[in-house]
Amino acid sequence: MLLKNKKILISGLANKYSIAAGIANSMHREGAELAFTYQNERLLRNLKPIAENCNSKILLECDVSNDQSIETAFVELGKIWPNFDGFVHSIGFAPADQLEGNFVDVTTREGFKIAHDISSYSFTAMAKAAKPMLNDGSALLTLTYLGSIKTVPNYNVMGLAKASLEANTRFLAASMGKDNVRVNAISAGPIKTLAASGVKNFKKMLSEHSKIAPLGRTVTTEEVGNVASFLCSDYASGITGEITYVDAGFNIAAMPLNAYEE
Ligand code: 0WD
Repeated sequence: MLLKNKKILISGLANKYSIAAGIANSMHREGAELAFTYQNERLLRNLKPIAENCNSKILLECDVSNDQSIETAFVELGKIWPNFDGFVHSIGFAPADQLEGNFVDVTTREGFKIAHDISSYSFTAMAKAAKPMLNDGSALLTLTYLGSIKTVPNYNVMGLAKASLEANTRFLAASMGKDNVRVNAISAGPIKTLAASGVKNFKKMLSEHSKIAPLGRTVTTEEVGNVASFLCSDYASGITGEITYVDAGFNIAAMPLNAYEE
């Protein structure tokens, strides 16, 4: 059991298809004690049965666009867990009109601000709030996407926000290393979730991915979850500030293996 005696907080579980659900299932199986945050009441209904399956009774409201909400969530967590071993940040958002159309035409100041605030700054904000409560050897983890370093149609301003999130991962790793807190990111391949369906023509992205990825397929939330468990475990004690790709190899391929076949 990779995560025996570890207490880990998971954010961003919107429903059973969420990447955070795959992470929760893997971490529970690996022996972690889990707590969850949810954005608002509406999402609590979906979270409850999954948390129950993971033997977790710690469900805290936390809207990361609001400093007060973050503070309250961590104060409440501290009453149950005075110390814990890390958290998973599985949160991303940009207004729908930003994720459709030609980047230069559709991107607005407001859309840019919201995407960066919710998808990148919130990781720093959660790290700040968690810091006094983190045990020696803790691990923080976030979820990113290839759009941070390569262009992808319609991903638009989210690509910029993910670039920021990846730099955020490195700066947090440098800043928290002296407390023996590790900070990493998983760059996941496309998976059909609620957030992903906000990207126009997402289905096409899935089929293009399978044509190019060396493994010839997409990845599952379980596969992402297992890497998350590893990165938050003591087996990864020498890894920090890294972006680990869980994408069936898509990012290493410049063209499909059958590109020269008639
Ligand atoms: O293909 C994909 N699905 C990939 C997702 C590929 C690579 C990376 N990712 C990333 C996403 O960008 C995100 O950072 O993984 C993370 C998790 O996304 P998901 O599992 O794909 O999507 P979803 O199940 O929708 O969970 C994201 C959740 C939100 O759901 P909705 O769809 O209702 O916005 O992020 C949460 C919310 O629960 N969230 C917030 N939580 C607290 N405060 C906030 C907020 N202000 N905004 C969104």
